[in-house]
Amino acid sequence: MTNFSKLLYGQQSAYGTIVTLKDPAVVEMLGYTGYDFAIIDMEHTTMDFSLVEHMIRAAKCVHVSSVVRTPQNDYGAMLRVLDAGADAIMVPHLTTKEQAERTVGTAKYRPIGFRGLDGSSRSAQYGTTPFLEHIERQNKQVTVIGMIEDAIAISNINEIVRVAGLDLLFIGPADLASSLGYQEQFDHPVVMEAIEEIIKVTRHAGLGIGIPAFTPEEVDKYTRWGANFFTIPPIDALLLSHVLASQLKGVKTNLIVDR
Ligand code: 3PY
Ligand code: MG
Repeated sequence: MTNFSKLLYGQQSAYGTIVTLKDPAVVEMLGYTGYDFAIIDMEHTTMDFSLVEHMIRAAKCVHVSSVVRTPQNDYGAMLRVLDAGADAIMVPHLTTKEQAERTVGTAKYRPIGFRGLDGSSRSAQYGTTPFLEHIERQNKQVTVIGMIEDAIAISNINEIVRVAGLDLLFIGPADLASSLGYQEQFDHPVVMEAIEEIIKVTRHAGLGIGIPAFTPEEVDKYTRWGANFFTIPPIDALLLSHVLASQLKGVKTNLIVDR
């Protein structure tokens, strides 16, 4: 389970993956294999809210932190996943300080923000937690994550990292490379330089900073730059597709050899 407060002070790194396969069993597997968090992805999947609630429930069962990536910076979506009990919300394509402020405001109850109140939600243990205790606990515990994946966000990064209540930034290398004009060239020096800059500025501001990684060597490199929150493999479906392809290739090669 991710201890986000420790993470923010740089005492540990956390590992998870982006879950796109629409089955709570994937989240359970992450827990049983020792992962810290699951990013339940509503941005690029057709997952609906009731499935997301079951994914969050599965995460709780195996002591994995549930991070829900919402389709966009949308008040209604964020409120519903937080009321369903998500530990963290992750907003894609965060580009300005105003958007960051709105995200924090949505995630926190007054006086910090303007999250709508409901004492009977799953996050309030269906009303069994006293209302005020629920409010205080959520304001303390809910983690707010913004994704940095647009060239314009790099220009605004110094303002974004100063928004109170923003806990962690997560880099989207695919969109970032594309937006910088280097589609699919994740290793291009311009893209790498941008990633290093984002990591350093964010870390210097005292926020957690995450990025997808394909290999342990990438984790090492990003750790040296200051990152502390990794999806490895980046996405569950990618891993499954690669393993399927390589298993089939192995069998077909063997069949040819046997003949
Ligand atoms: C990106 O690389 O753009 C992402 O959103 C990673 O999930
Ligand atoms: Mg993206």
